[in-house]
This record gives sequence, structure tokens and C-alpha cells, in this order.
Amino acid sequence: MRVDVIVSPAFLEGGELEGSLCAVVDVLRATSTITTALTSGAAAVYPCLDVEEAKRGAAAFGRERSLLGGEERGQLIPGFDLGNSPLEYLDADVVDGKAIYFYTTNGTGAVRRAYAECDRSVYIAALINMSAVSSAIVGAASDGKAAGIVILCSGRYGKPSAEDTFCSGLMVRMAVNGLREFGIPPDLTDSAMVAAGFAEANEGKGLDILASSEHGRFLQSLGFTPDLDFASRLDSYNAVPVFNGERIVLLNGDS
Ligand code: 3SL
Repeated sequence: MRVDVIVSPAFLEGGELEGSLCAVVDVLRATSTITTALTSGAAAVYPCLDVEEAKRGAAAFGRERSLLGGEERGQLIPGFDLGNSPLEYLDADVVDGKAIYFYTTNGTGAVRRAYAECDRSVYIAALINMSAVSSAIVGAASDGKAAGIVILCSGRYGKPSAEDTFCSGLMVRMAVNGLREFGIPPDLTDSAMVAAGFAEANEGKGLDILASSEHGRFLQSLGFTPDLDFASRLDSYNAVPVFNGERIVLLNGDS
């Protein structure tokens, strides 16, 4: 089975995701934050394409039952309740039972694009839940019917990012091992091989990768250094968030 990594949505060609199982990665910080919000008890996260869509959605849903979350240029959006630091979503008193209308610069658009291209549920992955998502994808692929497994990195402004490539490489390794256990020979694209090699070469250095990456340096300049430590922790959560075309919810209800 084909295992591919697409390092940015800008590298996505039409039809490439058709029939495949797809996971979207945005370690800094959208998919880390989505995973955290859901494990803290949020009812659902609605990934939006722009600020106005998020505001309209929250208003229609009811502001007492919803939150507006996300960022522009890394910062809280005027009129929004929460920014895009995963640490803001740790407090169950804040997020429990809430529908979160969420807009971020690269991540939410990547999630929507992935669903539009593959026309089936899309997995949401970060370092903090990468083993749970990798196992879920391999489980879904085990009947051999999917065209392949594709990990779509959100990247940064159309370019690859080190932290997403690192996470996708770890997921490739898990997919390879998992597929083999099911007797399905993995067939890696060059991009998947490069990502897996990068992850292997930097084994155990997740925080260094995040801290030295372009986006990590940008976030540190804004004072979000603690987010990097949080987002770099492997498998903090056994959670599998899934986007069904409307909203993101937990597949297994685990935390
Ligand atoms: O681009 C995105 O989707 C965000 O995750 C970027 S930031 O880390 O909030 O700046």
C-alpha cells in the first residue's frame, strides 16, 4: 500500500487523495490545539476557512454554547474568546461541552482541503497524539481497500515546516510497521522516505526541532515558548480526532 507525505497543501495535486486515508498535521499549533481542546471535553471543533465563517458559525450555534478560537499572525483575533495556544484549551472549565469555531492561518484550511480532496473522514494528528492516530489509520487500512495512506502537513505559508515533516516521518514509520503486521507491503513515496529519514535522524530531539524551526522561532518571539514544550511531547494523549466534513470530534472518546 502506498504511504505518502505531502509537505504542504501547496504541493497537493488534484485527485491525489482520492480513495486514500488521510491525516492532517500542524504541530505548531493547530492540530495540537484541536487535540487538546477535545481531550479537555470540548464537544466539537469546527475548522473554518476565515474569521467571518467562524463568527457566523458561532453566532448561529449560540454564543452561550460556543467559543471562538484561533489566531492571525500567531495572536488572538479581536472578538475571539481564545487564541491558538494549546495551553488555553487545557482548562475543562473553559472548554467543556463547547462547540469551538476555530480559524488558523494554515491548519484549518489544510483540514478542509484534505476532506474536500479525499471525500472521507480526515484524521487530525500532532506529536501529542501521533501513535493513536497512526494506529487508527493502519487499522482502517487493514482491509487493504484504501488507495493509500497520505499524511498532509499544513506547513507554513505554502512551504514545508520542519516540525510537521518530523511528525509525519514518525507516523510513516508507524504506518510501515503496522501495515507489515497486517501482511500489507508498504510502498513509500520519496517524500515519505525523506520524512521518515528526517525523523529517524532526529529521534528524541522533538523539542530541538520545534525550537529551531522557523515557526518555532516566530512563536518564541511572541512569548509562546511553553507551547513548544507542550506540543513536542510524544503521545501525551491517546486521542483520535476526526473531521467528518462538518466538525471534528474524537473517534474513540479517549483522553
Ligand atoms: O498556521 C496555523 O494554522 C497556526 O497553527 C499557526 S500559529 O502557531 O498559531 O501561529
